[in-house]
Amino acid sequence: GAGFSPKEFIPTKEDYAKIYEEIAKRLEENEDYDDGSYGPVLVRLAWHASGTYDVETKTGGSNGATMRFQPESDHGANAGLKAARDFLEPIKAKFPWITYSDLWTLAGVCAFQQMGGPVIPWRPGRADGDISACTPDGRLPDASKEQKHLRAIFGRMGFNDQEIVALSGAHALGRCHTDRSGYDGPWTHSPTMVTNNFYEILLDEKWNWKKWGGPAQYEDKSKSRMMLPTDMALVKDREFKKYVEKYAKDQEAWFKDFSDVIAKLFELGVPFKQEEKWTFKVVDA
Ligand code: DDH
Repeated sequence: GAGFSPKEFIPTKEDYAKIYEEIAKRLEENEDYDDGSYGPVLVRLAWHASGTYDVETKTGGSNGATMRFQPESDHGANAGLKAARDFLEPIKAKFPWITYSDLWTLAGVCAFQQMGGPVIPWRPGRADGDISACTPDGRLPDASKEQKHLRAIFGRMGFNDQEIVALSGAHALGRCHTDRSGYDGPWTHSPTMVTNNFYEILLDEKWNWKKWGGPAQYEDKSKSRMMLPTDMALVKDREFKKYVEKYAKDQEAWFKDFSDVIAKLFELGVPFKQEEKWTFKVVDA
């Protein structure tokens, strides 16, 4: 009769904490992937889901998780991210009430924290969209370009110079794969640990063009680390370089700024009902 409806399940912070813990556990159980962790590719999934945002049209962003669909899953920039989406399927199956949009960003937060990064505030509220909300190709950065392109792409999301440099330090993590982006190699010698080493080596190492048949990229003297043209733009540009110097000297300053800017990235365009942001505890190995 009137006023009678089945009770809706309203998840609490504790319910989301259980998902965080489950992702952390799954990360530990799958240390045979790549350099020893799915962490970097999970961070990249959350970033590419969010980085399609356009402030003017208010389209794109993490709300919607439209990378589940073609054509967005087939955009060149998203090559290889199926590994991250598939990694999260058993979690989605176990907790079907969480949206993909919330799950992907929460997984980015979890992966980053579990790899030694700063705590990142997060809140739920994203709804999954349908195929019609897929964003056009070309919204994510093109690694072959330089500072003008970086300011255009990240400006479209609403980020300034300092925020661009702070976000770019995520390249302390992970690597390039020839069968995904065409580029090759890791940026740092500790690709599964969050450190400010990306900024340190960008300034301190000598970077030369790699001589090979692949896309133009830089390598260090030992040929064990790489930089993309867009990474190198951060020290070629005087305004960007100020912040590279700051973060190279002061890991804590970068941790603080990164936490702020990645939280902002993951929330672009999301119509939250909940004001409060939550933080989740790192799960010890
Ligand atoms: Fe990135 N990134 N990224 N990136 N990124 C790649 C890998 C990873 C660019 C290009 C590439 C950010 C910014 C930029 C991560 C996080 C973030 C690869 C290699 C390319 C190419 C992909 C592959 O072959 O598998 C460019 C260009 C930019 C830019 O112009 C600024 C940002 C802002 C983030 C972030 O997380 C905030 C991570 C993590 C990886 C490693 C993935 C992996 O599988 O390992």
